[in-house]
Amino acid sequence: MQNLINLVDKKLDEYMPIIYPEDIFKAMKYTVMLPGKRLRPVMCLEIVRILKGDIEKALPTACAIEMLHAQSLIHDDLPCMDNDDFRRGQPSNHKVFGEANAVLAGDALLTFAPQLIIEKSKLPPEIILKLVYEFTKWGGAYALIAGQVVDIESEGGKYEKTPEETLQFIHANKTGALFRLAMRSGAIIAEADENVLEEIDTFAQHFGMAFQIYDDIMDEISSFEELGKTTGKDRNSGKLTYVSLYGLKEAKNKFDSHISKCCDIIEKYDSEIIRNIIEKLQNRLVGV
Ligand code: GRG
Repeated sequence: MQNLINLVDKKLDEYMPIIYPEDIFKAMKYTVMLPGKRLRPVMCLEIVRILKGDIEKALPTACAIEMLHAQSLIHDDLPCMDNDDFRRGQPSNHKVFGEANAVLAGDALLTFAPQLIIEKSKLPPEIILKLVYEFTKWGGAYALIAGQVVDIESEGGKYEKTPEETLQFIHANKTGALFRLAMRSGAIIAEADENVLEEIDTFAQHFGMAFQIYDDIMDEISSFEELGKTTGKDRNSGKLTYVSLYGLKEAKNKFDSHISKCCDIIEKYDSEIIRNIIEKLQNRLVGV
């Protein structure tokens, strides 16, 4: 896993030279280069590897997905959204570069990322077209942004659907969408057949749900030092989460159930990296 992370870090650095006007490139690079877990690019590259694709050709897409993720973090931290002063253990983007540059850095990452896929991927044009389609679909209005909108609305206790349906919608879109993008892109780069793509997509949906439930539980039980961001915020803001809706125990049961569906799928493929990621999450929740 560390090899893949190093590869992604090296490429992210290389793809974003700091040129005139430096402020925007520094702001873009700041959040991207902070030490995130790099789960989405690693998942993308690992799917390419297990499906016998070319990892080198997948690097622009893996990095583009991390840029999209960083954009969502920068904008989510803004005072008009989740208003968080810390991210990845450091002051949030707007705390360092100001709100205008943080908004622009997010915008710039969002548009630079597909440019990168088109410019740098040494892949057939029809594969690049599919990758850019997936990128805009999962990062856009009908997925990631829809999840964020309902998340914000739900903080005011405003739901059009039941709390259970609302929460499912938020998690599937806000968190699940980027894991689906990452893993589907890996399968597309490896030119997997439709059945394999669907199976990987099902894995990604369960993983996304499990990961967001994990994040909800960690907000409740963990510390700033461990997470690198303010904890206990969900409870204090009365946010709709798996923990607030179902309680810790039931949230953990739901996490287990999604993880077990992930394990059923991934055991067919030989991926020590994905097994390790799952085990890390499971081990951290022992005793909950
Ligand atoms: C602003 C369009 C827009 C969307 C924002 C993704 C998102 C929606 C907000 C980010 C905040 C958040 C809690 C998202 C849920 C997904 C999640 C748990 C993100 C954190 O992912 P990690 O733990 O972060 O993989 P690192 O820093 O390790 O990459």
